[in-house]
Amino acid sequence: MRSAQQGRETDAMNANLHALIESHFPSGTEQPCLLIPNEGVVHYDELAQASARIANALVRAGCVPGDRVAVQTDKHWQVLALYLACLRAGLVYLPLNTAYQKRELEYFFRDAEPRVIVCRPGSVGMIETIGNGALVLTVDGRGGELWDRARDESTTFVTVDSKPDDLAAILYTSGTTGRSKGASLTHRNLASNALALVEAWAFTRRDVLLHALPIYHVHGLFVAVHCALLSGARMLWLPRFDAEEIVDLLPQATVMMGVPTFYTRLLAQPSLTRDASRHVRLFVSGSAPLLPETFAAFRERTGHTILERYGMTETGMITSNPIEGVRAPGTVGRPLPGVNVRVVDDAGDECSPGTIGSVQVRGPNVFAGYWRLPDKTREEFTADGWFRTGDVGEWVPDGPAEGYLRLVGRAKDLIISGGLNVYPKEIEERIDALPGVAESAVIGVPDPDFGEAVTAAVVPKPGATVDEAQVIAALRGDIASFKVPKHVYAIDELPRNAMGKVQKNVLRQRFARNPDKG
Ligand code: MCA
Ligand code: AMP
Repeated sequence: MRSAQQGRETDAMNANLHALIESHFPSGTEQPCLLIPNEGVVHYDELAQASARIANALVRAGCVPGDRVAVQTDKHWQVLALYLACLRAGLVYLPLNTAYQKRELEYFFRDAEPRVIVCRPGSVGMIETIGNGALVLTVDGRGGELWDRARDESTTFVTVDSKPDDLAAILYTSGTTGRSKGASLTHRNLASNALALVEAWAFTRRDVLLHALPIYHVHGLFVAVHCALLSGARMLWLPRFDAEEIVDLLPQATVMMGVPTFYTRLLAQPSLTRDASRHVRLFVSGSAPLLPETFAAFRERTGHTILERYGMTETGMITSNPIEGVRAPGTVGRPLPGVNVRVVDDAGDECSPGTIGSVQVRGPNVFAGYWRLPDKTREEFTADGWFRTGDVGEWVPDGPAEGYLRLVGRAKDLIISGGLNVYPKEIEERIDALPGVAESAVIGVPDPDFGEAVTAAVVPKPGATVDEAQVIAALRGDIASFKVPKHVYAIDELPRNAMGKVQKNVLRQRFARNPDKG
């Protein structure tokens, strides 16, 4: 139990995540932080100074704590400095997938009302038309307009005093209704999860993290970056995932994090060997289920046992297989320190091990709610304060993985493609709006590369025909490319049950087994 004195000290501390991060920056700050192939090295002090300059520039531009800064850019190191600048200035960082198209962005900007939007030079014109008067700045390989404003600013900035529940970031996740919701993440959420991961995965300053994930989602931005920054480690900073390049760089790395597609693509490289991965101490997989076949093939080829963990945008990381001890394929391990997980039946009672139920989470990692959607937020929590993940699982009842969580499916209608979530409803609405379409159903079918491939079954209107290429062409430019179906099948009618509900499992079986049978 903490004493009243300790309590006052804790409450008085600055809960800003940046205060925690900077307290872990290596002393004698000329330590390398980012190793960027073909570009050079960014040291910790350089990163800290760049983030101070950007923070000063944002404040000079009129930003005040709580303002949103939306960011849709490529993975330049200055964008990491921008993220840190937002934290330390008390601004709310809002990263956006570079695949999002105008219609999607328009919604995010209307909903979040950012004061500043940082984007790629090529999208300025479009973004200015939908930015609702936000200041639009570019970032490119040399720093862009953002850096032009920041260059001459002071290299010091006093981190804003934040309360634990102040917002640090908003990350949009789509939902079963087809409408995206902004998950509001606080400084407490991000800090608690980061500390739990550094401990769980034994990060130290000696680590070199191979960072090939995008930095607009929780996995690449929070999980990977925070583990490295909170341990003073280095990151091999790659603009994107390229399997051949990764294998070439592996000998320099000690940790790699990726989605399952990374691992299947690495396995397709003959150059992936035990020797190539001899310095790596940890391979982490998450964001989507890692197939036991991939787990086994990777172990066979490299001698490494991938550590699988489970998380969500709304909660950060929830469970993890252990750093020491059994890492069991098909399971996601035990709850992280400080995180509570329960599996419950329809009545809300805890299931005994081996019985499948709904996975719920509680803890300092669980988000503050959906941005400006109090009713939606209430729906996603139980009366006693647990967050409903929408995932279905069980506690492993016995054997070496006893007590580990095993996910068996999802109650939510969700497809995960290459680690990216696609909600069928959103795609169905776009397809149904196309001429000649009566109705549609979108499903995920097993795919060797993406895990699941977005697939559409479309019923044409009487007398109309539906052509796969036309549907795909019509959706491109309208929605992010990873959401566009890889296959479109015309069918006479959608299978429905007695209640009139579309039987997506029937469609999944039909198109997974015999995709040519339209
Ligand atoms: C790209 N394409 C995709 C995907 N990515 N299609 C379906 N699913 C995808 N994930 C399409 C593009 O639209 C394009 O289509 C073609 O593939 C090539 O594009 P390119 O950009 O070259 O793709 P890539 O570089 O091969 O990208 C695949 C990838 C990438 C490396 C797997 O998607 C990726 O980095 N995924 C990681 C996402 C991630 O960070 N998830 C974490 C979310 P066309 O040629 O037809 O135009 S956070 C989360 O889930 C929680 C919190 C958690 O637990 O971590
Ligand atoms: P997101 O909304 O992008 O944060 O995705 C969160 C969802 O990804 C979770 O609710 C799970 O359905 C899924 N997920 C994340 N990690 C894993 C994993 N290791 N195994 C299975 N599903 C996962």
